[in-house]
Amino acid sequence: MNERSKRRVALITGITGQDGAYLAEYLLGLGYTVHGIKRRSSSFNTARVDHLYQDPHAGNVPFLMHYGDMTDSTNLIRLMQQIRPTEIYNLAAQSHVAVSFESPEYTANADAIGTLRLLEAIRILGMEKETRFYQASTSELYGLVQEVPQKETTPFYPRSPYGVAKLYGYWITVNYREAYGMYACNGILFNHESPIRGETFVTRKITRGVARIETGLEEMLYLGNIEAKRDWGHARDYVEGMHMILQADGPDDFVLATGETRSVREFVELAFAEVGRSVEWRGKGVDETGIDKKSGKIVVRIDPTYFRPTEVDLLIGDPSKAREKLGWKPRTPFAQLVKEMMAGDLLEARREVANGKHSV
Ligand code: NDP
Ligand code: GDR
Repeated sequence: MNERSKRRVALITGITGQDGAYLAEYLLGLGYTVHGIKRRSSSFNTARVDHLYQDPHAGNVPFLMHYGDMTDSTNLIRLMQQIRPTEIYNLAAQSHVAVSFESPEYTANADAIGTLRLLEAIRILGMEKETRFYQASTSELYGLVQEVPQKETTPFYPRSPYGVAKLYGYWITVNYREAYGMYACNGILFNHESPIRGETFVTRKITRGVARIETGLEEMLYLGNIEAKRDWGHARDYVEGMHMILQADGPDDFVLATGETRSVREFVELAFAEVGRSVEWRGKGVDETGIDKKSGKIVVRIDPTYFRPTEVDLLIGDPSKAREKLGWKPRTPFAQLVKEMMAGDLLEARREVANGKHSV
């Protein structure tokens, strides 16, 4: 048994995010010791992983969190030296596409140079042969449509500071693999969602908004470009793919996607259908509104502030390579994803009403 197969120690950057939480739970279930890097925040930011926490005073606990930041190489090197992970999952990022137009320099620092900092830490510590590296690459690399469905060989044309920063992350991962023989891989993941998706991404914004309208907490959902089409899967399925990518015989890059695409508009319709309402669309462009047929009230309006300076119109991925070489396939149908997200947000909204936190 070689050194790698004896120790199963994962380091996850971005542990407090959606994917970090699902991946940590999955790896703990496989018997890994999981270390996560969290940022210092003035308020608690670990809600997604609190259920995994065990008091370290008990000794020998399998899940540990450390303070750190992708913009601080000294911290990353020190943590890597202490932990000596056998697998690194680099999930930390300023991950919001629209925000990257507002904070482009920070996005480049955290998402592009942050990736370089981690790869350099591996090299500085001489861990090239002991540590496998997963980079959270994205379908945003494809950007302006060159080919559909998009696959590993499709040319990249990013359309946001986020996409461009992730392009650097993609290529520096490939370069360190080729230059230093590292086991370094890109998972090119298409959108994946869940009940713990960040509240400002469109799917969660919709399910949360519909639940709040249904429970009387709010009256209106404001959205941007509802014509955009995405290939939406479930985060739970995608973190298994991340792990599979690092268990393959050799390092490589893989698309993880469902192979189906739907518009934001369709997502809205399905979310309202979950609470027994149907939406009728009236008007055009920024004047378009969604009317709840049951109450006759306008429940969706278009707000141009949510439009992006450059948009990615259509994403649909071809996951054949991952299916053939890794045996990965997504398990959650789109309708089930929406159902799960709606159930989570309805529960939350009803709790809020019951606790009387808001007047109805
Ligand atoms: P989230 O936005 O939910 O989580 C991002 C994580 O990164 C959070 O833990 C956040 O911390 C952390 N983070 C942000 N900036 C820094 C920093 N400077 N230093 C340390 N940590 C930082 O993203 P997801 O979980 O959805 O995505 C995970 C990764 O996968 C990201 O890199 C994303 O770009 C990429 N990706 C996501 C896809 C998706 O559809 N979800 C698809 C393709 C790629 P905090 O909680 O404190 O904000
Ligand atoms: P995306 O996800 O940009 O694909 O990036 P997001 O959910 O933010 O947008 C998807 C599409 O919906 C349109 N849209 C809106 N988006 C938001 N956030 N809010 C709105 O009100 C709204 N109205 C319409 C957007 O214009 C867009 O076309 C996500 C992130 O997780 C990235 O980190 C990841 O790399 C990619 O998915 C794959």
